[in-house]
Amino acid sequence: PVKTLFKIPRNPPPTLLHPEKWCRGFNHFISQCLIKDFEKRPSVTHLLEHPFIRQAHGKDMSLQKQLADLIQAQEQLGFIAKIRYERIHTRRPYRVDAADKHSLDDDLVNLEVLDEDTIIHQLQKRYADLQIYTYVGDILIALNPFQNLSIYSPQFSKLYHGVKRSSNPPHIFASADAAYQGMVTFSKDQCIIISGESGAGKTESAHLIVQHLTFLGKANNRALREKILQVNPLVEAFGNACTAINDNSSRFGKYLEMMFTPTGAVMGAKISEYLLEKSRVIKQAVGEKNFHIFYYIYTAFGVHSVYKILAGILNTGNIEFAAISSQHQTDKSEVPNAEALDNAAALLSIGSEELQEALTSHCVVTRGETIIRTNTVDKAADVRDAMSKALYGRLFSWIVNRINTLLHNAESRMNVGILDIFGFENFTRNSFEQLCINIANEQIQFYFNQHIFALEQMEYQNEGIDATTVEYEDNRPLLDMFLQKPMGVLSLLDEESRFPQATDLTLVDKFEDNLRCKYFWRPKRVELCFGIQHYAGKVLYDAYGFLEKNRDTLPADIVVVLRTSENKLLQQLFSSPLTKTGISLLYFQIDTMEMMRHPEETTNMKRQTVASYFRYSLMDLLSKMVVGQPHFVRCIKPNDDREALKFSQERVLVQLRYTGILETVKIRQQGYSHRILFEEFVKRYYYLAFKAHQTPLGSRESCIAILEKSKLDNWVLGKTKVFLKYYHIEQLNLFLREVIGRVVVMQAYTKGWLG
Ligand code: AD9
Ligand code: MG
Repeated sequence: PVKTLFKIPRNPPPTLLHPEKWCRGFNHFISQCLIKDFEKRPSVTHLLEHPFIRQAHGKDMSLQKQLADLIQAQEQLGFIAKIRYERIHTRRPYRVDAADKHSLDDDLVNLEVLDEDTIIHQLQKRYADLQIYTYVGDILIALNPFQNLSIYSPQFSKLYHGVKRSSNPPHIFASADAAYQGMVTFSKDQCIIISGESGAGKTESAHLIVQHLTFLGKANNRALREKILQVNPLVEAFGNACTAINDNSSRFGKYLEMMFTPTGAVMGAKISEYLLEKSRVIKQAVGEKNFHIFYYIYTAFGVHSVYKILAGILNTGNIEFAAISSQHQTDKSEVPNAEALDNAAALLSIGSEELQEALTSHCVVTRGETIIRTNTVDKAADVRDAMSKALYGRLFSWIVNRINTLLHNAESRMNVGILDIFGFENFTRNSFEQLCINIANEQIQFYFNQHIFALEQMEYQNEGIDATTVEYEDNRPLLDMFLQKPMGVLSLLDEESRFPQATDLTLVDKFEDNLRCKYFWRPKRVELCFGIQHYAGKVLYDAYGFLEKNRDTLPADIVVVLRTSENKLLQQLFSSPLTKTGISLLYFQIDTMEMMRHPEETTNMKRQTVASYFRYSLMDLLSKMVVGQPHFVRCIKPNDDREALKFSQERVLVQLRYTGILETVKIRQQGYSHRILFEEFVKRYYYLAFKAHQTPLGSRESCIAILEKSKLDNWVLGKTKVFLKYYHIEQLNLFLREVIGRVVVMQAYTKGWLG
């Protein structure tokens, strides 16, 4: 169709080469050339290589040179960027819904009375009507329905595609759509941050977002689409498990990046995984279960080497140890149940004698001499557990890497990242894993606060804008208490882990001596306990096993045996550089990165702990998140009984309080969520008030011209930036798409180039 649409003028009159005259027809020319294979990056070379230009002008280099100059001029004017809109417009026309289904109840910002009672009642009323989603400006609140709702079919995806938010009731698809539109319109990476406590619905929301993004980014490649949709269930089989709170609880943090072409077609995906709760492999709390995959393999056993490793892990768990007392030695152990040992060894394709040896003894190198020492029963059991954890942890990383190898597309220029981590947890007994999970949640809350409150209010000050200050609960001191060096919780834990004589009790003593702040306390009667006042509530931790879990040592003897495996996959898992931790491949990369930055700081012991790995993981995650434009989804759990239609005011109120929803409503009502530099604003929107060939200055006056022409009110200008409400942006983007669509069609007609 492109060929018949476009007739290239064989001998363009000289005047046409003047940029001003050219711009009308030329835009269309370029866009038509590009439409065919727009997925490639538009560049001058690309255009010159294009068959249309070659066909029309042969090897006339002077003309090609002129074309190149013009294209460059056009590029400078930002035309190439604008063609993107036109392309989007052609592919998926924007529908203006005749009936505006907008209801004032949909957005808490519309409330006239702003207090907790009103908000709770509003949410409760909506929940009773199965309206589980509610907006707070551009932020989405999602109440877990605890039942399947028929609002996620492809028909709904269509309904929420490219329309104004107010055209339909609030929906998770609308948030995904906003991220997608933001990405294609401004060629900027986006990041959807889903938060909420355990069981609130983060993982379900993440699935729905992926579903809608796959719908929006319809690739012709159906297989790719299918693969992307399968990623979550696959990774979750290995990374999720049944806990006391949630039957499908995420036991790892997941950042899924969906990759797109500049026109928004899906190209691939990439997963980053954070801090898998490996200890679950060896032990689960009462009423909890191991990772889902162990239950699946019963039906699938025999199918692959992955299953053999999994079965090997299960059998390793059955190996027991008994003490051998002899005249000279009392600290020797042996395996009384040889069957379990043989099974595990056979499944892992290693020698059972070698395995027994590695479990019950270890080598020590002293002054160049290798001495073999025996392990006590307890020590041998620790080695066995460390081996199971390392096997599972490395297998999980391998699976994620495999997925990434299959789906990663290096050519992708843009992506939408979806963050779904383990939610805040408060069990009857909370251990080291809960501490890490809760610190990660603390960090996400901090990120939210920074974006919604701190940065926004700082900008008002800098730009001389008169706006009411909204008070919010800043969790920065808490985060400092965890992360700061050398006196933060993680640093103290690392320090204590370095002393062989230290115990979990000396660790709690150390915390008590050094963490002198209101967020930490130590209950009088229970020695090994300490309490922390998290942003989301008080949690009592049991420090039993903290040091050992943090050290996470994997003896070299075990690695040596596993490397002899005839199972190629197993060999591969342990062929990376040997560390005592054996945490995850990611660890090495981050560690190397950090070592390069602070070579003097990273001593052996310092980097080989879970706490330091965790700290780097958080850093790595944040560095990914901060490059994108954030979108927030706040999941709320309406009751603890996982019952549909049950709304516990008390439970919801607690969550609204600690997530700062009331304050968020205030700042969204009073504030300006979008702050754009004058220059940037003019560059983006000048089409709305100026002619295509005009080059307005990136000044305050040009901004006013655009805003007035667009008939918007309630905006404010600072010293260097335009301050807009979230709905202004939506409106401006819609205008822009309509105008560009019109202009392109008009240009083509003016020149009679449409056949
Ligand atoms: V955790 O921090 O990983 O322990 P999540 O991820 O917040 O937790 P999850 O998404 O797993 O919670 O949701 C818990 C359960 O709530 C799901 O297994 C579903 O049964 C239920 N749920 C959540 N959201 C929806 C929904 N939109 N529709 C139907 C839902 N059911
Ligand atoms: Mg989850």
